[in-house]
Amino acid sequence: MISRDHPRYHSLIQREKITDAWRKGILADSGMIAHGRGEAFDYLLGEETTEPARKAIKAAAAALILAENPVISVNGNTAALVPAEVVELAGEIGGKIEINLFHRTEKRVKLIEEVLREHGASEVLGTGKLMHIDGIMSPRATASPEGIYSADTVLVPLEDGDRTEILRKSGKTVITVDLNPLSRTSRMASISITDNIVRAVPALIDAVRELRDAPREELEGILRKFDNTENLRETIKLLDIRRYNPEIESP
Ligand code: PTJ
Repeated sequence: MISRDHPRYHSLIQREKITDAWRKGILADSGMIAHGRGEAFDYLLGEETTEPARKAIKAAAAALILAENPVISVNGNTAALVPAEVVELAGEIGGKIEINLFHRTEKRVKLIEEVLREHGASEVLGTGKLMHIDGIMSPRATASPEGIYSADTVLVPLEDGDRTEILRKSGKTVITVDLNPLSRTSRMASISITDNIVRAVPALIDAVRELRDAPREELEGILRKFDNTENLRETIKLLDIRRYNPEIESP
């Protein structure tokens, strides 16, 4: 039992969810390593939603509302940390949920499907036969025919760079959540939200609710104004290695 007074309470709760999910077989082994890398970036960014992340969340909400066929991709880490929030967001945007794994095994797909259904998902794609996007015969190019394959906009949290590139090349709007602003995924995406998924998805739900009734031109204007490269540049400026120990001189 982790005490709420512990200074690292939120971080410890996430670790507990991640290790639980690993024990149950939901998380890939390297999901723990990925979480550790994310944690390090989160630490350097102050463990809060930064101003550039807020802008990216607003742009992502506009893109999801404007989308005709939005799909949320779920992997092991997402299922471990925000299963209920993913189901809620899909409901808000009228979107589909697809399990799409880097380290795919039928057992993990089944376990993640169970988690999503326990949290209220009525339809979960990616559990059956997959197709190859644009005929690219790479395991990174697979997608469900009714889901990511035919989507115009995809939210792909904690994604691999190759896959993000394939999705972009196929003409889709790609939204990622990735705490590493230097990653290829962050650079390749149409909109990168550099924030912890545990904060980003709830903030995205709020932003969708706020913007849902906005005129189409306003939503298109938000998207036009958003510049992913500039947003990442602003985020990188915020990375501060002295954040928790300001008396240490930076080099
Ligand atoms: O469940 P699978 O089989 O699909 O595998 C999922 C992982 C995450 C293991 C796989 O996609 C992978 O290896 O990803 P990478 O290449 O390690 O990238 C994960 C990215 O997510 C890294 O840049 C991390 O900084 C970032 N990250 C980790 N935890 C979080 C995060 N970003 C946002 N929120 C987090 N909680």
